[in-house]
Parts: sequence; C-alpha cells; structure tokens
Amino acid sequence: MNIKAPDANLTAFICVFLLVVLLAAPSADALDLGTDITIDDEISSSTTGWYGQEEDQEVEPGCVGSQAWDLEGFFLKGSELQAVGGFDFKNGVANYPSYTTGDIFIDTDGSTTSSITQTSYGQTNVNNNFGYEYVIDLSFDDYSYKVLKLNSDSTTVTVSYYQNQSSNPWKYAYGGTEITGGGGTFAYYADLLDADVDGLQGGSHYAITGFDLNFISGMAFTSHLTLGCGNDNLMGSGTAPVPEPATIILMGTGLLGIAGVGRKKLKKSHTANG
Ligand SMILES: [Ca+2]
Ligand SMILES: [Ca+2]
Ligand SMILES: [Ca+2]
Ligand SMILES: [Ca+2]
Repeated sequence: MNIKAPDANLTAFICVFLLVVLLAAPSADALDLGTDITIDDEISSSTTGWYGQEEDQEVEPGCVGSQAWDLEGFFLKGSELQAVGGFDFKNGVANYPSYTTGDIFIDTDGSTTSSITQTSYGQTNVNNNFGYEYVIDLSFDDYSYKVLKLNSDSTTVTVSYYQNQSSNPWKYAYGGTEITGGGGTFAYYADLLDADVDGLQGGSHYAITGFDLNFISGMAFTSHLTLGCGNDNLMGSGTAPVPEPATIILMGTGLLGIAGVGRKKLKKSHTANG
C-alpha cells in the first residue's frame, strides 16, 4: 500500500465530514415546526374525506374541498405559535381577493362560541361576542403583528357566508387594548412540500410562524384562524410555557462560581498542608 493513501483517505474523509456538517447545519430560515396542537374538527358531517374529522385534507361541511382552501394545523414551538395551510396565507386564492387570511384569536378562559345570528351574506362588523380574550392582529404589508386584549366593546368581522358562521370570527376590526411589547414580526413560508410540514398532505403548503405567546405565559389557550369566506375553520389548543426566569439562571451561575472558587481554595490549602 502506498504510504500516501491514508492521507488521501483522511482528506477525503474530512471533505465528506465537512459536507455532512454543512448539509446538516440548519439554515437560518428553514421551517422548524413545534408540537402539533390542532383540535380535530368537531362539526364534521362524516369521519373521513374533505368533510371529515381530521383538520388536514378537510374543510367545513358543504365548502369547496381542495388543498388551496385547506387550513391544516396549529403548532407550538416553545412560546411560538405557528400555522400551516394549503391555503396561501399571503396571496389567497386567485379570483377570490376578499377571502383573505383572518386574524388569530386566542381564548384563555375555556369559553368560546362561533355562532351568532347572521342571516345574510357579507363580512359584517359585529360586537366581540365570540368569547375570545385576545387577538393577534396580522399585517402582511410588513409581516408585523400586534396583540390586543379584547373587551365587550371590541368589534370583529364575520366570514362572508352566513352558512359558515361556525367559522366565526374572521378578523379584528377595532377596540380593545393593545398589549405593550406584545407584538413583533412574523415569518411567511411559501411552496413547502409535505415533508417540510411534518407529513401534512396535499403537496403544496404555506406557513406563518413567529407569534410569541408570552403575553399569556403559563396559561392554557385555544387558538382560532379562518378565511374571509369561512371555508375552513382551524382550531388549536395548548399551554403557553412560562419563560425561564433569567435572574434565577444568573443567580445560579453566580452560586456555582462561588462554589468553584471555594473548592479551588480548599484544594490549595489541602496541598499546602499535605
Ligand atoms: Ca392538506
Ligand atoms: Ca382543514
Ligand atoms: Ca373566552
Ligand atoms: Ca376545519
């Protein structure tokens, strides 16, 4: 065997190793979904198919069943709320410009209702009587969001079709109190594959991520999102984690440091005595 062979092998090994490391390193903007917190559809007219009980490959009874209208899941990664759909959250569906993504409503006391007395078509302003305590108010102009505490005087907008009122509410209109420091920016992902979204089906997916739930830290919540037509209703349920208290971590580090110094001193004195 040639004496240089091991070097060549080593070089090849290092090259392959570096390549693997580079490929394995998560790129900064790769989608990383958390735990699926989607609530199975509760008003299904059948157990499977487009009007079935799963949220993926499902729309509300009687609505157009296709991937383009499918809201698929809520995910929770730490305190970050994420939503995935076959529906394009930013651009919607061609020729249906008014059926845009709604705002994300949050319930924290376990009481919500989607039903109101809506007997005519149209996205209508109504009093906030759906039982949601907060709304994450989205703007796709600059991918920013605000968080507002809703009250009985706040106004929300219904979905277009009164037959779809079980999908209400659609959007936040006005009223309530903005939570200082509660908002931020979110990320929008397009053209995702089934494998990118933990095996949700349909071939083409979109995601919106980065909604920080620290404004309800430690609280159980229900999340809600729909479209301007109410074609699909997406619900999720989870508990927002309590953030790690930074002061306690710092204190702990300080104590460890003191303990370390103490041990060193002790060792030294032992050595001196020995
Ligand atoms: Ca789907
Ligand atoms: Ca769905
Ligand atoms: Ca409530
Ligand atoms: Ca649904």
